[in-house]
Amino acid sequence: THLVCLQQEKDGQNVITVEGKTYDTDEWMNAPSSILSSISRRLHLQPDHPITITRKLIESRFPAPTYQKHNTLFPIVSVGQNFDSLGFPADHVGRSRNDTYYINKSTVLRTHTSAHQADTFRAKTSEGFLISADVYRRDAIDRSHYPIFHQMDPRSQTPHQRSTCSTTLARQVWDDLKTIPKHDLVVEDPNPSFHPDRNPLQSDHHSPEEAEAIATHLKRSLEDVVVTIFSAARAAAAAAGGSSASTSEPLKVRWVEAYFPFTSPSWELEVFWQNDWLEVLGCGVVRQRLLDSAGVPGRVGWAFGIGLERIAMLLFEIPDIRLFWSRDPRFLDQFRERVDGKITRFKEFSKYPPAPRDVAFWLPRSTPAARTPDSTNEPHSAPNPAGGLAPESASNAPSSSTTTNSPSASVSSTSNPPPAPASSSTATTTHPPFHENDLTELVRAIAGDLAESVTLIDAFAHPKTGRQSRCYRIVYRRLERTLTSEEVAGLHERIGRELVARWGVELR
Ligand code: FA5
Ligand code: MG
Repeated sequence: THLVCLQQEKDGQNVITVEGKTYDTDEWMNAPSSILSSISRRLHLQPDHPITITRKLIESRFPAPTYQKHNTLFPIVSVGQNFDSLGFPADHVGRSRNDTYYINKSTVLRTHTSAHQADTFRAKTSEGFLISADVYRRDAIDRSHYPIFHQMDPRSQTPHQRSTCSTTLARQVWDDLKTIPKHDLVVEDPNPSFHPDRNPLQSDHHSPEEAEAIATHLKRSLEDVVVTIFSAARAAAAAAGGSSASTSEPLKVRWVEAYFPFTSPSWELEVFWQNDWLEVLGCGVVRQRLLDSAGVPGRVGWAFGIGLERIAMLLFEIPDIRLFWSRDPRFLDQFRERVDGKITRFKEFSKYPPAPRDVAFWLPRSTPAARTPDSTNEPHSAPNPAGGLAPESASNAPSSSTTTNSPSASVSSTSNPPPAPASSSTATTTHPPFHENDLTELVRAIAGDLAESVTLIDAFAHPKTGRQSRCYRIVYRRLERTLTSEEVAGLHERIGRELVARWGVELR
C-alpha cells in the first residue's frame, strides 16, 4: 500500500502514518505530503526502470557473497541513525530543518544511505554491504538535483591486520586489485593530496601502508565502476548510431578532496558531463571509532555513496532528473533490463519550450539571511573550511547551508501552522528569515514538476539603505505538452503572493 494519512489524535497530538507505521509529529515536522506520498514509488525497485537498471549494473561490480545486498530498508530513521552514529557534530548544518525533512525532533527521512552504516556493521554478517535506497533532502531545483533521489552505498570491511603485519592487508588488497580490469580512463589527479588536519590519515589505527592500500583499493574500484558504466553507455550510443559526446570524447574523471564526519581521508569523484564537472559520489576510509562503536574494532574499511540518478543520466543520456519520476509510457517503455547487460540510450520524446519567469524582491530589513549566497549545496560534506574543498561544480543551485529552525518556514505540511495571510505582512509582523531552500520548496509545492529550475540571477544590497535584493529565475516546463502563458502566469503569481505572505518580502 502507499497510503499516507495524517490523522488527529484525541489529545490534539498530530500523528502520521506511513505504510502502516505511525509517528508522532511535533513542531519539527517539515515533510510535505508531496514528499511523503512519493515514498511508495521506490524507483530503485521498479522493474525495467532506469534507476533499477543502473543499480543492477553497479551491483554486478560488487558480487555476492562478499557483498550483501540491502535494498528495502525503510526510509524513516532516527536522528541517531542518520547523524549521531556517524559522528555528525551537534551543530552540523546537515541536521538543520532547512536541509533535512523531519517527522519529529528525533525522526527524519534519511538523507543518505549511510544512515544504515552502523547497523550493517554491527550485524557482522558479511565483509561487504551494498545498500540501495531512496533518500530525501531539501535541496536546490535544477536538472541534476531532486528532493528525492537514490543512493547506493557499498562498503567493504576487512579484518584488521595491524597487530600482525600491515603488509598482509596490503597484499590482500593488492590481490583484489588484480581483478580490476585495466582501463584507459583519463583520471585527472588520481591521488590528490589532502588536508592533514581536516582529513587526516588515521595514523593511530592504520599504518601508512594500510592507509595507502585501503585508499588505493577504494579509488581504483570506483574507477572500475565508472569504466563499466561508461563502456555500457558508449556501446548504447554506438548502437543508436549517434555521434554524441559519449562516443566521440574520452570520459574524463577527477578526484577531489572532500570531508565527511564518518570517513577520513575522504574524496569525491567527478565526471565531466555536458561541459561541466558533475559530482557522482563521495567516499573515504571509514573512521575507526565507527567500527569500534559498532562492535567490530578488528576491522578496517572503506565506504562510498553514489547518486544513482547522476549515473543513470550519464548512462542513458537522460537530460533531466525529473524524467525519472515520469509515468509517461513514452519514457518508461524505453527501458528494459537485459540479461546481457546491454542498455539502450534514451530518446527524447518531446521537447516543449521552457517558460522562464523572474521574481525579484526586497528582503525584509530585519532578515539576518542577508548574506551573499555561497556556492556549496552539499550538506553532508560541510564544514567547508577555508582553503576550500571543491564545491559541486555542476550545480548552479543556490546554497543551502544556513540553519533556520522556524516551523512556519516549511510548506504544505498539514501539521504546520497555516501561513499568515498576505494582508498581514506589515512591519509589525515577524516573519521567519528567508532562505533559498524555502523558495525551492515553495516552488515545488505550487508548481510541482512543472518547475524545471530555480536559479539566483541577481543579488545586491541597496547602496544607501543596505536593503537586500534578490532576483530568481524560475523556469517552467511541461514534459508532455506546451504550457499556456495563463498557466505559467497563474503559478508564478501564486509563488509571488506566498513569498510575501510567508517571508514578508516586498516584490519589485
Ligand atoms: C553523502 O551522502 C555521503 N553519505 C556519501 C558517502 C558515503 C561518503 C560513504 C563517504 C562514505 P553527498 O551528500 O555528497 O554524500 O551525496 C552523495 C551523492 O549523492 C552525490 O555525489 C550525488 O551523486 C548524489 N546527490 C546528492 N544530492 C543530490 C540531489 N539533490 N539529487 C540527486 N543526487 C544527489
Ligand atoms: Mg557531495
